[in-house]
Amino acid sequence: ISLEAAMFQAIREGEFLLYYQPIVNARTRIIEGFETLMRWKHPTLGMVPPARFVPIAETNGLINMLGAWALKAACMQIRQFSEVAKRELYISVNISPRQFRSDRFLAVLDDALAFSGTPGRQLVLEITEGTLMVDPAHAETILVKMAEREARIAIDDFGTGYSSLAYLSRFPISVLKIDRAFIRDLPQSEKDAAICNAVLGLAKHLDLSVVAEGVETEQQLEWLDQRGCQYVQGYLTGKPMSAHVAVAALNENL
Ligand code: G
Ligand code: G
Ligand code: MN
Ligand code: NA
Repeated sequence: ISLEAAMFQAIREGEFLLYYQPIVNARTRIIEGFETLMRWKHPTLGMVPPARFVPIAETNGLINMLGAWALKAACMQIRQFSEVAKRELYISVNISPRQFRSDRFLAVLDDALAFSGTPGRQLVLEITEGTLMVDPAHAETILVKMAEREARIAIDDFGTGYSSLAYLSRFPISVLKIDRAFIRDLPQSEKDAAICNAVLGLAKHLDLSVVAEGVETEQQLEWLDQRGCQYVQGYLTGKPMSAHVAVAALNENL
């Protein structure tokens, strides 16, 4: 049985689940939100990472079904997390290129918000530069409609794609996520330090928030905080975890 056939069955069997990685304030380390990361709990293969199955789902179109499920589950989960924290947290959901281009995308988004009762302002959609650049005119239409719903847009893996900086001022974008490749060798790497400083400067002048991804050491966190990076996400402040563990983390984070 191919991985593709197994995925159809897995959707029916409910083998896909979401993990949640904290996004924290770099200064206070208070949890502001979570990124959802999909997992496949296969009965014999164990946990299958998204790097194995997302590209297949993107090719065969199953990503639309999986993505719709993930968006709804994430919007429902953020209510519980916010109740535990006693404040409004946000949920950040990865949207693949094919999902973003789907005719049904806005309907799927509205359904997730309406079904969960979660306001759009608690939702962040992560897209890559590539997703924007395939069809910038279409992208602009979708982004404007998301802004109407107060859902924010984050550019994921920022700095690694092919894109024009012009889209940052033309489109309603709220967040830049610095790819972990630029964080890994901080603070020693002068080149990566220069890139991070440039992104932070750009974000400041364009009034965008920045999340540094892949922060693993205290030195990286301190370096970023001192240069005005407000938010971090990485193994130092929390690995991807089940909803159950995330609730425990929130209880300890108050
Ligand atoms: O958790 P992990 O490091 O294995 O995730 C690897 C990548 O898989 C992420 O960077 C992300 O691009 C992708 N991914 C994880 N969850 C989802 C999801 O729910 N939807 C989409 N489209 N991609 C996801
Ligand atoms: O592509 P995207 O940025 O959406 O996915 C984030 C990926 O980065 C996830 O697969 C997650 O498991 C991984 N990740 C999160 N924090 C760290 C970290 O501190 N170090 C490393 N190496 N990977 C991380
Ligand atoms: Mn992401
Ligand atoms: Na990323």
